[in-house]
Amino acid sequence: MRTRFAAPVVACLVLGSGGAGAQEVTLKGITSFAEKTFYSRGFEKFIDKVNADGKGKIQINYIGGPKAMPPFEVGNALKNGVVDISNATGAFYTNVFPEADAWKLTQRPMAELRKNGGFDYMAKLYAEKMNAVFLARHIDDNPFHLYLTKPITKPDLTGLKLRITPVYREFFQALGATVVQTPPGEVYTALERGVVDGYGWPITGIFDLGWHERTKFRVDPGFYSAEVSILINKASLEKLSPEQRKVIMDAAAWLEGQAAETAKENATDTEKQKAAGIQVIEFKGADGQAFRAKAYETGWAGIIAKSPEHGPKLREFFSK
Ligand code: 173
Repeated sequence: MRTRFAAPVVACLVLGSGGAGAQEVTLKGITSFAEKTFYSRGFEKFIDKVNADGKGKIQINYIGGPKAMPPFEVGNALKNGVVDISNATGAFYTNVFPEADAWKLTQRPMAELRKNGGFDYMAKLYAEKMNAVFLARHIDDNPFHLYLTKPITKPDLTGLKLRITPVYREFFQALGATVVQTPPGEVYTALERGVVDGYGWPITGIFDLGWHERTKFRVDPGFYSAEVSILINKASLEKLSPEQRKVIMDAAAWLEGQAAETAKENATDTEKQKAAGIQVIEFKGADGQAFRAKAYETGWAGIIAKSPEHGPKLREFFSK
């Protein structure tokens, strides 16, 4: 092989692949949630760690959040190498990888999915469909809820217009709602103008963008498990030297190891919502169970409809 390249080309390739003279590499990082808000914080911790551990070897240039790039375009930008590292949830990039939204349906922790084949199955799809490597899920055990500006008395959303992402679409529609998809940055205005009567969002983070001011009710129980994860473009990762790659992989493992701790924030935000006067509409007992069962049934039906090939297999790996 070597003889096919002129000497300067070989020198370049050696440097580029991180030989002895490797330069510090800077990767471009972007988040699909507003900077410094709950779902960006794990990513920001990861960047701080990489930039500290990677001094002289590898750095991440944090480009920022939705002000720099619309959240639903982040997946495509990562796939095409416009950015190297992203923080996003699967629902935000179903345009490039429909099955990614299935993460919300996991009923097993990531440590288990990394052993039972579920993670490997997804990793293969990330490589094929998105030129991506999944580094770390930093949010787990974090249920979604329906938040409303008007009360309901039973699990029937007929007549309500709700803000959604792909996470909630099938479930809320099955309960009779009309839905409108928006990125998080448009929720406040939609509530303020009365364009929607409520929205789907996890238990944490509604204070970050001021939505508590416009929210009167939270519906319990919660459903699913919010997923927010860091991905890296496959070519960007492959270009790194083993040493540079180790900085990234170690920071990723460190971050994912703390995912369960985010659950502590569930209790904090639940209390904060109460203090803010948000009333809980709770479906108790069999009603609550039926509400949650409907969420999973419609959620999986949605994934399987979009991916008859992979949906049923993911259901086996992810469900309990
Ligand atoms: O509601 C949303 O924007 C959404 O889909 C989501 C997913 C994970 C965490 C936070 C929000």
